[in-house]
Amino acid sequence: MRKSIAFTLTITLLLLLGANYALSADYRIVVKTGNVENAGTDAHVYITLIGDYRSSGERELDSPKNDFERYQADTFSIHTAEFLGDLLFVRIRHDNSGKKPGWFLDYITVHEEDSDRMWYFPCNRWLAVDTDDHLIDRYLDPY
Ligand SMILES: [Ca+2]
Ligand SMILES: [Ca+2]
Ligand SMILES: [Ca+2]
Repeated sequence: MRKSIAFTLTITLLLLLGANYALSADYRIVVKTGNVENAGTDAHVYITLIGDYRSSGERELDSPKNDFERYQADTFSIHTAEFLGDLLFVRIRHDNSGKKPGWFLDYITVHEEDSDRMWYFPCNRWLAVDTDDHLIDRYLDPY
């Protein structure tokens, strides 16, 4: 009898853990634009969070205000249908639209709302077709 209870408890625990792993998640993303001339952009900016369990899929980052201006920190929220796991890297890119679209990205932080876990992704370089290595699409590693 005791063995059976232990077995049931183990199965219940595994099911709970499994269910927990598939639960949706919310991430708060802070994007800091650098403090150099023409650092800001009005281009459309897209992010993908890549975890060891899932990817968020590509999302546009846009708030009602003028985002990604020089020395500005912009905050966004992303909801995912499933927990992403440990974040391995983020992909960040823009579409080079608008006036002086070159963007100097300082860093991105991603905060997992339920767990209070946070990842820091330094960039400290341009996403610009005419500066640096001319890339407007980067993968950032957590620091
Ligand atoms: Ca610019
Ligand atoms: Ca802007
Ligand atoms: Ca905006």
